[in-house]
Amino acid sequence: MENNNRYNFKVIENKWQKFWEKNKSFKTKINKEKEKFYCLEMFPYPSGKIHMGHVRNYAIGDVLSRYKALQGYNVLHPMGWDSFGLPAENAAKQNNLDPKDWTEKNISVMKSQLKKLGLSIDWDREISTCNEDYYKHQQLFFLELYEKGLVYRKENFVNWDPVDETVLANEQVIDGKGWRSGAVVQRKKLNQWFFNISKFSDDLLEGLNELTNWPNKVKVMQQNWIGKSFGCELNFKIEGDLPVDEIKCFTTRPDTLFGFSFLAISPDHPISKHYENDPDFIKFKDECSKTGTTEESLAMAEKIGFKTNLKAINPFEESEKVPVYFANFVLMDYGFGAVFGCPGHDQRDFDFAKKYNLNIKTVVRPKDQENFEVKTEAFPGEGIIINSEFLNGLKAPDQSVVKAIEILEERKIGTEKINFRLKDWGVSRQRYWGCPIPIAYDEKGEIKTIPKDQLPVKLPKNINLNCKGNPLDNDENWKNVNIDGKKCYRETDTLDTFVDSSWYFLRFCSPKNDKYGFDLDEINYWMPVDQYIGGVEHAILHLLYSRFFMRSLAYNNDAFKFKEPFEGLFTQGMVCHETYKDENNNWLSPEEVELSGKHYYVKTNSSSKVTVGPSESMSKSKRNVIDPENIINNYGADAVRFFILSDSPPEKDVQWSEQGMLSSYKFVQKFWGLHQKIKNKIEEKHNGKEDIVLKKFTNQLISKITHNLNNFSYNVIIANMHETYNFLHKHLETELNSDDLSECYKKILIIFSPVLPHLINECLSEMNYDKNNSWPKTEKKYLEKTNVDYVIQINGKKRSLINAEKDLKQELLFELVKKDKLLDKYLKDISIKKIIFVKNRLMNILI
Ligand code: ANZ
Repeated sequence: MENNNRYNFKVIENKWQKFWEKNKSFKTKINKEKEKFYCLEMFPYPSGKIHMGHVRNYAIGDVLSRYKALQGYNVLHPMGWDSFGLPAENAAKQNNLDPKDWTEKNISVMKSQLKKLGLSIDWDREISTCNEDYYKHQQLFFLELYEKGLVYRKENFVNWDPVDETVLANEQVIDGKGWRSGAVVQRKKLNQWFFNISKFSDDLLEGLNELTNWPNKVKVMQQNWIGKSFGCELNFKIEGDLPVDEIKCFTTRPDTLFGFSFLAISPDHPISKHYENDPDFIKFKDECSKTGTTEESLAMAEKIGFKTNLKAINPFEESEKVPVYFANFVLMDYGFGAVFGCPGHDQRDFDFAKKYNLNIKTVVRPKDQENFEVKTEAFPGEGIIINSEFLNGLKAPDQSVVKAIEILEERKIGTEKINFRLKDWGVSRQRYWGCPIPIAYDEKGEIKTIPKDQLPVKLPKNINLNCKGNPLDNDENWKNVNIDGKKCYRETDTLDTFVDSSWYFLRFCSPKNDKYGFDLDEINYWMPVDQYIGGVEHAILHLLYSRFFMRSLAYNNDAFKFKEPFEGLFTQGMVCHETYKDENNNWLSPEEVELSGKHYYVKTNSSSKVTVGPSESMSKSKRNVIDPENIINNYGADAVRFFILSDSPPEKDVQWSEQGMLSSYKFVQKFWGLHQKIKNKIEEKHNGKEDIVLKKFTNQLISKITHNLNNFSYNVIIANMHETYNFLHKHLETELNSDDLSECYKKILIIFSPVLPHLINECLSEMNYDKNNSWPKTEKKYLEKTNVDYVIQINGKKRSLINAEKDLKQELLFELVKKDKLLDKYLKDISIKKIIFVKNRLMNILI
């Protein structure tokens, strides 16, 4: 009998997915009396098919959404596609396709894959950023921001990716290379459109304080990115054969002025125009343009300089005159594009001084070294000022900077100044597959906005993508436009796709609103997003841009009341897998590898040995990817969801293992077997006495799972589910009361349903429990408080104390250990030799 009753996930998952779709089960129901819960996962780029990172991200969000719905919230859980961007254009180029066709095909594949995961998504709200009915609103926002003075055009040095032939934002340059192409980034001057994000620097920084449901690390990253510096601006008098009297610098260390030994200006500093015909200078500038414009790439590049005939006078010691250099490490768009060089206390200046034989003077010493002198490297640390007349003896930098500014202000040489690193957001991309910028130029080159009633500016179809540069620029037909009877040319840049994702969460609130990007009533109800879930790789760009976009909409607009888009943020960890290489150092995919005895071999040629590398986040380049589609087909969506949530806390990396996947599959099967037994026991109408043990267990379970859901301890929930299975399995052998069993089992099923929606819905429906279910409440009398303190030792030393319920099993306590921040540093990347566990008292982990 049990054998016939194998759980056929294919049939049952399919049945439920069809049922949900037909009944529009997840269509957002708006009853404004009820509280709302807006749950959003970062929307995917439709690259072709979903990957394990998506599975993890959406499984986490789905568990939360289903839980909140059972708790009685109006849940908004939408999905869309971040569908503009380079890969579509590149793929279309290679295969002679239309980017739109390529994108739409991918969307349809990925949508069907997501549906197979059994996600509780309201597909009626689906959006795609490459659709005209999305980007036309974006164009209107662009014009509104332009009217508010938050968008402007200027000539600027940009990071130029010579392979993708496009401009990159600073954030898209990693180690001096393009984030997609990997090509070394160059500097180039172009006319660009900018969003004035720096206007909100202070507000964006201050706003972080209110985001109490954001991970601290993300806030710190944003803080550093915005980079507020306290210092002063300084005017240096200049002597020499050019009509230059003064150079202004920004410095955070005016207290080191007595160590001033050269003045460095950016190769793009206005003074450079005096040298534009000097062949040596031209050569030098060429050399400089080989490094990108980001601070990172400048910091890494070798320091080079070009000496001018100018001398700068030290304002504190007028007799001292130092040379002025152009230097590649000085950025034009930070401060004033000029730095006073103090080699003793700044490493870049030190490197530069060594190279050009410049004076190195020590003006700060460490507290505990009387006769200190800078020799082999700069000393940027805290200390005491020396060799600096009236500053001597002051604590550097705290006292000395304030004092130096005071004196400079008194003598009218400088003024206190706060500087931000955050630069305006260059949004122009010289690409076809993006949102057209709704701007044109008349024959004099004057900017003309496209009249609002002529929006959207649609992308032309059937365009030649295989030309050099921007295809739109080559489409004469499309470029010509008539505005107010005047012949004009369209702007051919398109918008950075980060613009598309800076407001999509607003669109989901009223995705079909034709008049405007959102309906104010709707966003007033739904916004802000209660829980946003996604990868930490978006900690800076996407999240900062979205925060800016909200501020820009709210700017001079009292009707728009939001500044922060995401009230809660959760960043999930990566999905990792071992890496494999063959004898020729080529990456191998897990399918190409087999284990025989203790060694791994290449499957097709089983004498060829395989080297197993560390587990790393799944990536196509290392070929350590597992295709979710295969896994879902083999094991079912529930088992995949169960596995991906099981092993580690969701914020940490999870190791993919075939074995783990298999055991999750077995759990699903086992539970189905148990379900049949419970069903029989209930039908048999046992009438033993009140089942206090079961009621206690159930109530405590509800309380634990609720707690674990609220804390994103999803891995602990999986452990709770195993524990429940074991408990019930044994409990069925005791004297039963069918009514109590039925009542408790129903509650258990409901609290399991967010994780295993197909299986549990099948169980609920078999028991006729499937009407109007809601999250069960606990009864106090069954919840005796039974917490104890567990001492956690590492190699015998006490490292943490965990307060948790009594009688915790070793595995469950260990799950809590993995989440304990105090223990993080001991347990990271180590192997555990042994665990000693003393019930209700202690766990000693030997590493
Ligand atoms: C002299 C000095 C002496 C500096 C010293 C530092 C240490 P943060 O803190 O990041 O704001 N700087 C100013 N403008 C620059 C530019 N356009 N390109 C490159 N560097 C620039 O950094 C401020 C410091 O960065 C400033 O303080 C200046 O060097 C440099 F012992 O002035 B400092």
